[in-house]
Amino acid sequence: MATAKSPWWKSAVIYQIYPRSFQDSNGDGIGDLQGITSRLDYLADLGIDAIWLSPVYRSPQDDNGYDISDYCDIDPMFGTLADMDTLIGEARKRNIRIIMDLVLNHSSDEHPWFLEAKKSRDNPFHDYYVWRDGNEDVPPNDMKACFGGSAWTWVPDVQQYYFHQFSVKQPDLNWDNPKVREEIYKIINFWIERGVGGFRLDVIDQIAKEPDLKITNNGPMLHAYIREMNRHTFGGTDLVTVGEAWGANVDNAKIYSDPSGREFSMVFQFEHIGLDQIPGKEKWDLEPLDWMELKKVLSKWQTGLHGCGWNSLFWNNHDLPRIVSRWGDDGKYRVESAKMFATLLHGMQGTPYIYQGEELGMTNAPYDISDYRDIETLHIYRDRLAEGYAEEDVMRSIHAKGRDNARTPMQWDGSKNAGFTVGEPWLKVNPNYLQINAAGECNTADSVFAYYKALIALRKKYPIFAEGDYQLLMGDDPDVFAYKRTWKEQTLYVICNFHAKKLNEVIPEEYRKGTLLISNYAEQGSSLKPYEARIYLEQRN
Ligand code: TEU
Ligand code: CA
Repeated sequence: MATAKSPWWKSAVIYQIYPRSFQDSNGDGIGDLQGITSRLDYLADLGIDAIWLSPVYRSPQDDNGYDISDYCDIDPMFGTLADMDTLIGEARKRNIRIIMDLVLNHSSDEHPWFLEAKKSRDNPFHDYYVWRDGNEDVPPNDMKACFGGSAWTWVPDVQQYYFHQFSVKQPDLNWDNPKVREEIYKIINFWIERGVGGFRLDVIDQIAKEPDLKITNNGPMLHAYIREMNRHTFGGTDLVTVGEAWGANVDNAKIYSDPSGREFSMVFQFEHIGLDQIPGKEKWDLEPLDWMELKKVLSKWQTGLHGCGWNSLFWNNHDLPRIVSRWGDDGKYRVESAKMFATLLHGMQGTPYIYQGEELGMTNAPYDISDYRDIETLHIYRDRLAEGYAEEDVMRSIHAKGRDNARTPMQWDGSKNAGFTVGEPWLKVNPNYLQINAAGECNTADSVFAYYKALIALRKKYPIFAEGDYQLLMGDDPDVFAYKRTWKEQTLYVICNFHAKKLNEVIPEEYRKGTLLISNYAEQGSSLKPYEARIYLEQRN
């Protein structure tokens, strides 16, 4: 419910589209803007308020568009600026806003700025990037790039290294240069004028890096730069802004998402996402999820930001494996577990994000190494084999965590290539599309899709979902994740069994005396069936 005090995005649900995998319109096997426009009715039916569009700017596609060579144009692979205007306009007709994904920490090495910058040290664009002296054999330090190798790459023409936190084709921009910041503000204002509804800011906590001190995220100038950007661009508008921050904690998230509006609407942080890896190691170093930790971490963020910040709620995005495969059951209890995770998340305070296909209960991809396309996966495969890891261990990690799990084409129907393309898809369609697809789910009352639609409708109907406070219930119970939300004369009880076993313990009657708003089972007993989830609303007086 949008009031002066409560901006629209506090009761909104945001749907993320990974454009190359959503809908192809011209048979080249790659999703595009016209494809997205053709599917807007599906999204309107689901009931979402905004689309976060992963990057569609001009790009050599080294990292699927997270390497931008022109921030103010659309890559021909996705369409044209006119197609973008059409998408924005058609979405607006359905009350859907378009959120652009801004990748401002780095550009492509094929961006004209970098092409100039690497020509000579006195080129006016040289200082747009981060350079250090050294000699060809000895990089300035031992920092590593996210997608393999050193974070420093030597350029003979200038006899210097440039810094890149991601791939060698993603040189870091130098935010300490005021001209760079000015250029960035122009880009943001260009998109604001085109009518977008907001921005997702890629790895925003890494812009103020200090490579000499080996600082990547949370650099000393970070919040000063964000505030300056805010003042010169979206500050004071009703745009939604979400900063991606792997280095966020509750304390700095309060700064990012302070209701005064000096920085962002909310922060997208990953503390819960890291709970199934060996602490201090990489995501590939697998460890079973500790459910008690998950309860603790999610609860800490719920209470930590209540009234003084705002949470993004998500299980999935284009970098993460599918939640049903990851922590649920993508076999026998696929539908039940998909709905349970949805309930757990959509009952919380914050803005829920749905990643394309999540609303269908799409699963991880059963691929061979030759099927993968993601730069990160290809690097880790090569690097770990070189380091002596066993191939089957590396493949186990890739199956569990590889980013292409989330990037397989959207499963629209049971026709060839799941209705995604009439051509050859850029990434193989998951063979389970005959069982899992939108056409099969849209008109089926007990589908995962219908369930997501119902959850979204509940958030619209009852302000308590956006406004209520949070209290963990049954905190010591190893199987049940239950919490209550309180607002005015109402209390919501959200009760979930996150395991495949039927539970014996009785759920206190007090929690289930209200009206049942939603459940993934037709009948409710005094205990919980496998992956059972329920939400009750109690109305006092
Ligand atoms: O992701 C940031 C990021 O740190 C991830 O690459 C993460 O490290 C990885 O997926 C998990 O191991 C953002 C984008 O979401 C991602 O797609 C880009 O590749 C990355 O930035 C660089 O722009
Ligand atoms: Ca296409």
